[in-house]
Amino acid sequence: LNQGIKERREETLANMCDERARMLQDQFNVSMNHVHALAILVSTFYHGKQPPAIDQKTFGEYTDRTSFERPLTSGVAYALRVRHIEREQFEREHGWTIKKMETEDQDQTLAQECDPQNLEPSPIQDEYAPVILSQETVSHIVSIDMMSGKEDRENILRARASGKGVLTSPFKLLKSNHLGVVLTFAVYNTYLHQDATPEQRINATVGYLGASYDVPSLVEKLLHQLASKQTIVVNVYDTTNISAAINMYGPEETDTGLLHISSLDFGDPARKHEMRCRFKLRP
Ligand code: WA2
Repeated sequence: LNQGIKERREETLANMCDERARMLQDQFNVSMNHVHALAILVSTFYHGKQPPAIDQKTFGEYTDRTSFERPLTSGVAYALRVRHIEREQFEREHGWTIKKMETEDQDQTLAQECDPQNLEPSPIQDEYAPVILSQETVSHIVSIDMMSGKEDRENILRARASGKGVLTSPFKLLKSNHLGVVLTFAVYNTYLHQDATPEQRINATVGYLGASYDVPSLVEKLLHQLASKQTIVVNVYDTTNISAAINMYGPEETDTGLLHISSLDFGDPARKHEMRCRFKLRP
């Protein structure tokens, strides 16, 4: 084939893919910064006042009215760090028990699925992370111990030791049918310096502010704004484990034709992501 035409096609695909990857990355970064700011809001108004100056009603209203600042997120929530010795008093004060997160493989009746009050109490642990404040869109996680879910727990431990925003691997979020990721920031009871040790950070931790990203529906919404859906096929992958990449968005790969890979940086150096683009086959 004509070498010039081939090169132009490659360049067009590369430009379209890079543009989409940059848009997705920028929107993710914007929302990450706002989730970080929410962690500081909770630190200031929940932990910085006695009694707390923010309750569910205020948090719910504020997070709903500022949701435009967090593109791609499906909701934000705050989980409090509760030690086992504090559990009884905590449950008495809130009027509910700390619940265990239901996982996929567990037998789940429709009644349980619909009513969080039917969830099992969390079994005894050293500490818990029950959700006490939530955006209305994720109100189904209130009272659930986020440390009882594998991905959420790993995120919590990594967030509080590092002081950075951290991301989970893709997993099936509660009340969702697709893969998503959770972003977590730890909330500390004191101002910590950049070079604070992990141990200092863990000791100062009072809670966790998290956001969930329903990747397929939110990436779909983003790409929809661009008039390109007839031209290219886009996939988003978690490539942290390069030999077992996880398809987070887009159809099963059909290995035909020209391929362009654009890198994606979602701000957590422990996770790797990329966008893969192909021209659609003409029907
Ligand atoms: N948020 C929404 N849906 C979920 C979920 C989650 N985690 N986990 C599973 N499905 C309050 O890191 C603290 C949010 C966890 C934050």
